[in-house]
Amino acid sequence: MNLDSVLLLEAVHFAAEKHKSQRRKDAEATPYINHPIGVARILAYEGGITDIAILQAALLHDTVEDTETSIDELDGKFGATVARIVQEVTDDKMLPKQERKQQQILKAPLCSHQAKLVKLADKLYNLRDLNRSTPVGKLNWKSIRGTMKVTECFSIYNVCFVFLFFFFCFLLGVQRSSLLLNMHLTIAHK
Ligand SMILES: [Mn+2]
Repeated sequence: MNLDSVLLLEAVHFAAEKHKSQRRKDAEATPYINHPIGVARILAYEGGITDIAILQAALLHDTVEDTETSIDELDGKFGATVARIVQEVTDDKMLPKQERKQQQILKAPLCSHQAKLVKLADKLYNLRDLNRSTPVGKLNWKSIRGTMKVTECFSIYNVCFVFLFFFFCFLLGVQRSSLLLNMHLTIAHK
């Protein structure tokens, strides 16, 4: 086994341990670890990204925000580059949600290219997940759907999906990346 495989497995293992008691908000309550693995897979499989630090950061991207993990811990275990990318994509949970979203918009253009790729794949995964399965929780999707015909709901969904995706592409400014090209194709085939 080569060193890159060992480094990736180490990151998967670390993330799996940290997220072990967490579930996604979809109806099936999918194990949370499916998400960071899926984000790393989008980058590697669809985006052709082979940089191990970026793929490790993708696997670890929610550990600081959503588990008891510090940037120093990531720095010690995975190195300064991985820790810095994760820090760039981590929201300050002390801020109210609305302000956190505002900070994301303000900070996105200033992020490194590596962090932009992770952020973009994260958003793409979440939008696809939203398209696949409505989340359980505060948003009352049933009542929203109840007021619309299903067909209307789906067309609005698709428009929102494409709009949000390109909005993030605009913010992140990665127009020339191969990842974006592949994502264009993915959307075009939706
Ligand atoms: Mn995420």
